[in-house]
Amino acid sequence: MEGAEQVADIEAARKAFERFDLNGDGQITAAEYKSVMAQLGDPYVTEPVAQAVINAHDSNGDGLLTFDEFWAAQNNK
Ligand SMILES: [Ca+2]
Ligand SMILES: [Ca+2]
Repeated sequence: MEGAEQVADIEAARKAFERFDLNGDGQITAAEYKSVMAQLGDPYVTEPVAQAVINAHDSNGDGLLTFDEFWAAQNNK
C-alpha cells in the first residue's frame, strides 16, 4: 500500500497547492500565500513573511513556488 499512500499524498498536496494558487497559473506568489493564510485565520503572515516562506522552498530562485517546489517542501519537513 506504499504506492497508494504516495498517490493520496500527492493528491492532497495538489489540492493544498491549488488552494494557495488563487489565479491558477501554477505558481504561488507571496501575495497569494499571504491572502490564503489570512483566509485561514492567520493575519500575522505579512507579505515579507510570505516571501520568506516561499524563498525557503524556492529551489530555482524565481521568488515563486511551483507545485514541484511545493511538493519537495512537503517531503522535506
Ligand atoms: Ca498563482
Ligand atoms: Ca521557484
